[in-house]
Parts: sequence; C-alpha cells; structure tokens
Amino acid sequence: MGKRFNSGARTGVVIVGAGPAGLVLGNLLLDHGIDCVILERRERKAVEGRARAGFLAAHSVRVLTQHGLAEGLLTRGRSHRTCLFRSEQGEFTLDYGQLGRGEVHTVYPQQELVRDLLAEYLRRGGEIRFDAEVEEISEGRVRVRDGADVTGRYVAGCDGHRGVGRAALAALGTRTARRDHGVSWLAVLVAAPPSLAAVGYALHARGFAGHMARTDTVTRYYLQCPRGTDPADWSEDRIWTELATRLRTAEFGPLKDGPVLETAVVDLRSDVLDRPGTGRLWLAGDAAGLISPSAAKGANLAVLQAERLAEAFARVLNHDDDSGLARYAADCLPRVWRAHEFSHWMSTLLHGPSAEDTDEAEARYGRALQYARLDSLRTSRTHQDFFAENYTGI
Ligand code: RFL
Repeated sequence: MGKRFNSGARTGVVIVGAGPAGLVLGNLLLDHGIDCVILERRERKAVEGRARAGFLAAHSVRVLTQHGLAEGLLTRGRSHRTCLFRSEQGEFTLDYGQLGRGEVHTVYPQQELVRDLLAEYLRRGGEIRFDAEVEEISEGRVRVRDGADVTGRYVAGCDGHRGVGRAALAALGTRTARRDHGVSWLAVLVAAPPSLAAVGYALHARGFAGHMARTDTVTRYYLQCPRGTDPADWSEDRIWTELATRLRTAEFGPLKDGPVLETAVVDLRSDVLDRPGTGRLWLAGDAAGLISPSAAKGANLAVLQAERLAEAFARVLNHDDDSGLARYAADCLPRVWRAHEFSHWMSTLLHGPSAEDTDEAEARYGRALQYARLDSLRTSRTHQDFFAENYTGI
C-alpha cells in the first residue's frame, strides 16, 4: 500500500513521473525558482535501478551541462564516435564523429543519469514522493492512489507512454499518429565488457543483432525475435549462441561473454501525439510520444522536451505570458518527427523482411533493398553524412 500524505498549498507544477523527462524538468523548474513536486509510483530503488538507455546525443549533454546536471556523465561517461555494420558482405566501420556535424555520443547508463538527476533535484531542495501512483489528472488536480489529491497551476505528465498523462490528454481530444514496426527485440544486459570498440549492427538472415557498450563491465545486446517471444525461452546458452551466429564471430572473432543480468522483450512501436498539451496539462518524454529504440532517441527527446517545457512554464509562471506553451508544441514537434523519420529509416535498414512476409518473392525484394541501402551507406559520403547528422542529432 502507498504512503499517505497531505497536499500542501497549490504547487506551481505537479510533475508525474521521475524518469529522465520528469527529473530534468524538476531540476530546471527549481533553477527558475518555480516550486514543484514530483509524484512517482515506484520506490526510489526501483527508479534508480531501471537500466534502459545509454546513448546521449550532444544536444542532451549540452542541456545537462548548461544546467549543472552533467558532472557524473562528464566524469564517468565515455565518448563514442564509431559504429560498425556486419553482414554477409563483410564489415565496415563509420567514424561518425568525423562525418556530418562532427558530433559524438556520450555513453552513460540511464539509471546512473537518473540517480544523478535525482540527487541534484534533492540537493536543490526539490520535493519528490515515491510510491505515489497517480490515478487521474483533471484540471490541475492530481489524484494519488491511497493519498490526498495534489493541485498545481500546471501538471506535467512525464509518466511514460502507458501513463495517465496521456490518457487525460486523449480525453481532451488529442490525436495520435502511430506505427507498429512489426518487429521485436530481445534486449539483453550482460555483465561483460564490450566486445567491440564500436556500436555494432549485424544484419543476418536469422534477424538483426546489436551490440552497445554501457560501461567497462556491462554491455547491452539486442536480438530480433518474433512477436510474442517469452524471454524465459532464451537461456544464456541460447543467447550467446545466437549472438555468435548473427555477429559472425567465426569470421570476426569471439564475443566477451559473462552472466546475463536481465532480458526483456521490446516491441518496436512508435507514436506521436499531435499536441503535447493543452490548458493546464502538458506532457514530455515518452508520454508525449514513444519512439522505437532503433536509433536510441527516446531519452534524448525526453531531455529536449523537458528543457523546452521548463522554459515555457517559467515564462507563464514568472511572467504571466503563456505564449511559450503554444511554442513548446511548435518547437518540439518538427524535431520529434525528424527523430522518428530517422528511427524508421534505421529500422528498415536493420531488419529484413518481416516474419509476416510469407511471399518469398516479396521477402527477397525486401532483403535486396536492405542490402542496397547498406551498400549505399558503405560507399556514399553523402549518405554517410546524412547518417551521422541524424544519428547524433536531435
Ligand atoms: P520513463 O523513463 O518511462 O519514466 C516515466 C516514469 O513515470 C513513472 N510513472 C508514474 N508515476 C506516478 N504515477 C503514475 N501513474 C505513473 N506511471 C508511470 C514510472 O514509474 C517512471 O519512473 O519516461 P521518460 O522520462 O519520458 O524517459 C523516456 C526514456 O526512459 C526512454 O525514451 C528511453 O529509455 C528509450 N531508450 C533509449 N533512449 C535513448 O535516448 N538512447 C538509448 O540508448 C535508448 N535505449 C531505450 C533504450 C529504451 C529501451 N526500452 C526498455 C524500451 C533501450 C531500451 C531497451
């Protein structure tokens, strides 16, 4: 059962959710002198232990640095500038740090970023309530399970794509654009150092496999798997055997193995709300739009939106000017759609014909297109610049 608490005087902004979006927003609002409270349904330990993203775009690093939130990632994160592609046609590496705008990623596990953001939020005097599940949002009033209502002049739904923020906004007439990419990934976290110096993308007739560094001792792998896969069907042996096959270790050398820490199945789906808010309710992060993980954009969009939403709230709450809220949507949506366009492009590059492609000729056509795209990326500098600019940009 959740804790009981009493709401105090009306807060400036009630933030629902303590993921990257909610915590960046909370920190920035405190910077602007706006009082806020974060309501998070999980316990602190669960929030701080949730391993998800790891690749931060240069824009995210700039935002976090400007607002004094980057000490951890600047000291413990690692700069990453290359990725490699493997297929039956061999292997090639792109030094994307020297292509496009010359930007790189900073690899820093999301749970560490969340830990840093939370510590800083508390250090700045922010209020947060864990184990406080929000059941309903209406007109600035937030109903908490087993707790008193909390009211704010504004409510920020930063509660992810299955949260109540989205449901409350849908009730106000928001429309959703949606795509099911038709593939799933077994996301595997292993206690082993990275096997490659770069991010690795392997195209294989058995399905896509991916390799992403997280820290010196933890690595993330992905295996494309059929919809409805039960992670329990994947033993450690099966995971390592399949990774070895798809990452073609016989040709390119072995992987550094270690115990599997966590497996989860992620269905690749994307959606975008046509309006990220209205009136007193505004959304940021996955709540405002879910992006498939194929180009590692989700946490970066969350940081971007939290930054813009904080500015809009500051303008209206400190200067009584609500024009920033309308601009929040106008500013973010084109960037969100650019990220979705690239993510979709990546998805079609990484995955061959889907399992539903039962027509053999269709499947052959799909695979040939996939290889033509890969070949273009290998040989065309223009294509490589396009890739680098979109891969690192937000
Ligand atoms: P989050 O992180 O889901 O946080 C939402 C928070 O809201 C809480 N909550 C509630 N609290 C109170 N009441 C309720 N009713 C609530 N309902 C929910 C939840 O407990 C939670 O704490 O959303 P946010 O802040 O928008 O952040 C989004 C990112 O977490 C997400 O986009 C990324 O993790 C996506 N992603 C990646 N993004 C990147 O930028 N780079 C990557 O390398 C990357 N890799 C990934 C990923 C996502 C993955 N999965 C699991 C989908 C890799 C994976 C495997």
